[in-house]
Amino acid sequence: MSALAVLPPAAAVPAANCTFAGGCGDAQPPALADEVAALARNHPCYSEEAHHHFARMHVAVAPACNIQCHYCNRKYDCANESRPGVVSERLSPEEAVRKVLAVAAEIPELSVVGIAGPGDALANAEATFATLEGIRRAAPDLTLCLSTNGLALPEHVERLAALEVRHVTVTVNMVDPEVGERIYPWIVRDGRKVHGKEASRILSGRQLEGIAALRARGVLVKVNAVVIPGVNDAHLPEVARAVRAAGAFIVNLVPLISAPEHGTHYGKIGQPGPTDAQLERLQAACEIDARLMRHCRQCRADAVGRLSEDRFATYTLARLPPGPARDTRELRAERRDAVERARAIAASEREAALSRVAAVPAGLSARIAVATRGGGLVDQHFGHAREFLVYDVARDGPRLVGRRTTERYCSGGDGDDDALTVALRALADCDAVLVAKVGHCPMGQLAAAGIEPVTTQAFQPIEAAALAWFEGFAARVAAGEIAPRRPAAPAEPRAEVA
Ligand code: CLF
Ligand code: SF4
Repeated sequence: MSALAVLPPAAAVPAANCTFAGGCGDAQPPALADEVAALARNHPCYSEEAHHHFARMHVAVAPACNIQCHYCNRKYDCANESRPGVVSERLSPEEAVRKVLAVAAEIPELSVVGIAGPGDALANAEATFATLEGIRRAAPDLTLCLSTNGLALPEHVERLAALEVRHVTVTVNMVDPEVGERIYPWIVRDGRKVHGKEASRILSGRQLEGIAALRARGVLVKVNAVVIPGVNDAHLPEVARAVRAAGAFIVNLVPLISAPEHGTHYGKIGQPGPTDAQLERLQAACEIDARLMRHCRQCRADAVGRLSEDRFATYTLARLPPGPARDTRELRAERRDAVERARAIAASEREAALSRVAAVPAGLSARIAVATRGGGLVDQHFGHAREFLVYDVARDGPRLVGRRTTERYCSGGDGDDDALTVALRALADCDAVLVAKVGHCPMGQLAAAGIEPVTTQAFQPIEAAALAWFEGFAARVAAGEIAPRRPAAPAEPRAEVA
């Protein structure tokens, strides 16, 4: 298996106690080599574009953990909650394989099965590997994925590579033990509980060692970093440099989820998560050194479905059909072919739309929100959306900024004024919202708030739709009919998989 040619040399890996890894001064993420692009192409977390088309599922076979994070309490389980560590049902490896086959038989867009807790995948190594091996045998076309805090990673790299696990996420919240001791009260290493800076020094060293070893074996490493304002936010650009130097492919800045009822240390002391604006500024700072993921949904350890949906409650063990599931590999292959056809159409429409805005001044950009049910189309009713994808659009194309969660405005034909207020607040910095349909009342309120409701792009591919709207927007700006709210163009071109 070849190493990943596009990533920086592993020799740049910092020492375990190093707080800064230099040597990555180029401002742009490098272009993707074919092998890397192929690995990311159908993985909904590693490719923003793929998340419109493909689903993932997690199997909750890993209850134990070998460290304590101040943001974690795995005892709390709420069916309405979506956050890592939360799970309704723990599975044995055999149950996990049975569940994967049953889900795969009903969701042909399933491309990835991951182990993401509810504890740490590699602190439960026997259950984790038994599960991975079982899935590999039963459904070899599914991509295996794993998420870990990294403490036990170095000793498991060979076994992961042998199983052809090519996607591993490591949560790295610091490379400086001074910062780390405010996040991790303790770790357990070699049967011994270690506290304070020493715990974070060991953890950071093991994480960077594990990332470099994975990268050397051709594994794509994603780093999740929890953004904890006032604790590690100012430090995260340094983390991005260090993990990229170690060979990480992409960095995902994950907003802290913290509430008193979660029973976590941060919840109890009232530690807030970042605002949308804080997160965006931090992403811009980290993007200088790392390719960033912006479409994470912070999913549960038993999540099922596309990232924008969660069907975990439909697929509990009790609800699985009895008997062995049928082999549905062919259905998944057909779905992949259908996605390729949709991609070809979207790409050609995007190119045509790009050529129509080529003469727009480089400095002009706009921010739009899009309501989508998946499939990469503008195809959701404003009143049905629980989230909007937000893009900055300029003449070189749309670029995902992130997502904004709202509440469903329309239920049973009635509009909920409180939900509309939430949506207007969430979209306040947008020039337009592209939807399949919108009711009369919200249309007026959006317009009054300076957010143009747009239905003319209904059922079009998102990127072509965004550019088509932008073409008209630029013409109105040029004619002096409107003034742009966002004078500067996006700083970077898209860093997404082609
Ligand atoms: Fe799961 Fe993680 Fe694999 Fe994805 S999730 S183990 S890489 S298959 Fe994805 Fe969920 Fe965000 Fe994780 S949206 S929390 S990044
Ligand atoms: Fe919880 Fe994961 Fe931290 Fe372990 S590594 S304490 S499971 S958040």
